[in-house]
Formats: sequence, structure tokens, C-alpha cells
Amino acid sequence: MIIDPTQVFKETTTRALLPTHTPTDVPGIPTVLPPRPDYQEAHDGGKVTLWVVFAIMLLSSAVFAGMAWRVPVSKRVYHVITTLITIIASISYFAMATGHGASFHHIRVRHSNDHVPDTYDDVYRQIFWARYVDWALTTPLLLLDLSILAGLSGAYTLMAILADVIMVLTGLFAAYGQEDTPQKWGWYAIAIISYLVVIWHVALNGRSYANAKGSKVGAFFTSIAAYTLIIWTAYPIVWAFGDGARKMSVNAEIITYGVLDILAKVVFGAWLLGTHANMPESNVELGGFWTNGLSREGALRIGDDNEA
Ligand code: RET
Repeated sequence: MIIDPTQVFKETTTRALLPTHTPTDVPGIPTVLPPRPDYQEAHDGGKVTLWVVFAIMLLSSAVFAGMAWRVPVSKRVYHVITTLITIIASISYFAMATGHGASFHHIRVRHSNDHVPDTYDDVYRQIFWARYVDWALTTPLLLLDLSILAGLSGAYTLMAILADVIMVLTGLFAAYGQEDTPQKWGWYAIAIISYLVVIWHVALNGRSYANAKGSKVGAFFTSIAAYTLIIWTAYPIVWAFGDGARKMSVNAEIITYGVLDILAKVVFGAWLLGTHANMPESNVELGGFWTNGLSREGALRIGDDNEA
């Protein structure tokens, strides 16, 4: 038999183009839909919140700086630290509100099926790493405010601040961690342990140092440190539901962190500076360097060395 190749071609292509059946036609076999990536990112509500918190941080920085100008430099240590905290937050919120300081983290979520091979979902979650840069700078400054108020030793202050920086960095690693190995929650566990070290130094040791400074400072430190402990502890909880388990939308995460940031920085700062203004016992003597710089004597000695 002679076969006309053009006929064969027509036959096969036509048949291939004709719909034969869809997977749902076959009883007992589940429909396998092509995977659609799940983009989890900020929408309008979240973006507006970022701008609102930016404005609040900026305004607070202006108010705190204004309060600093009313007192002599020697009494400005809490003002300088507290104003820096809200200035850094303003910069971080400006970055996030304008779409900087964030990137998408890709996670492949595996689903085991009974009768067909495993399937995967591609999730892309927007992670605002600018927050971690903010926290790495501002949480040590917040701890410094508390340590100075309590009169905590240099050794304990340094250990608390280092543990705090480790907490934030390992929290950042957790946010970008993979979930098919212990990586992500392992980093989270290390961050939690670091947080416990911070609590140990500041809340427990800080309290006994503060009480030694007198009952007024002791009582004030106990209240503001307890407030700080409650607010700070909300962060790892929000993280676990947000970047951690992704049960919270990016918008809800932005709004919750926004409220917490205002409580931890603005309300904390206003409370600290307001109380300090009426409590001479909370004054600190940081030595002449804070107010005058290096002494004349020291400067002369440096000059002598250079000439020698
Ligand atoms: C992370 C995740 C990993 C576990 C822990 C965390 C703690 C974060 C804290 C942040 C505090 C931020 C503040 C900001 C000020 O405005 C990094 C979320 C323990 C305690 C006070």
C-alpha cells in the first residue's frame, strides 16, 4: 500500500489538536492543576500604614530633639539616644514605604498525596529586611537607655547588647531560611535563646541595680522594663505567625509591627523623657568626655607625642 505522507501528517496533527478528554473525565483520578505561584506581598492598606508610621516617627524625632534642646548637653544622654531611635525608624519606614528594603523569599511547600506523586506549591513572600536593619541599630539603643537608667554595669550592658544583636541577625537568617531542613526554625530557636539572655541581663540584673539607686528609680525602672518586656515579647509571636508560618498576611504583619514599633519607640521614649524631666534621681554622670570632649591636658600630651 502506498501511503501519502501529507495525509499522515494531517491525520496526526488534527487529532492532536482535537480535545480528547480532560483529567476530570477520568473517575477516581484527582484533577492535577498546574501550580500557580502564591505571591504574598503588601497591598494598599499596608503601604498606607508604612507612610503613616514614617510620619509618626519623623514627628516624634522632632519633638524629642526639641526636648533635648531645653536641657544642657550634660543632661541630654537619654534624649540623644531616644531621638536617634526614632530617626533610624523614620529612615527604615521611608525605605519600606517607597518599596525599598524588601525582597521576595521563595519557598517550595511540599504536599504528600496518597495516589499520585508529591506536589509542590511555590510561595513568594515579601520580607522587609529593612526592619532587621532598624532593629539591629535601635534595639541596642533602647537597651542602652534602660541600662543607663538602671545604672547597670558595663559588662552586663555589653553582654545584653551583643545578645540582642545576635537575636536580630539570627531572626533575619530565620526569615530567609529554608523549611525542608531545620534551618529556618533552628535560627528562630537561637534567636529566642539570645532574647532570653537579653531579658536575664536587663530585666533581672537591671532591676537589682536600679533598686540600689533608690526607691524612685527602682519603681520607675520596674514599670518601664515590664512594659518593654511585654511589647518586645510580642515581636517573636508576630514573627511566628507572619514570616514564620505565613498564617498572617503581609498587610496584617505591617499593621501589627507598626503598632508595636510606635509602642516600643515613641510611647517608650515619651514616657522615659517625660519622667526623667521630673526625676533628678535618674540623672547620670557620664564624665567630662560626654560634655567637653577630651581634656586639654590629654590633647597636649597627644601633641607632645607627635612632636617627639
Ligand atoms: C525576632 C524573630 C526571631 C526571634 C525573636 C525576635 C525578636 C525580636 C524583637 C524585636 C524587637 C524590636 C523592637 C523594635 C522597636 O521598635 C527577630 C522577631 C526573639 C524582640 C523593640
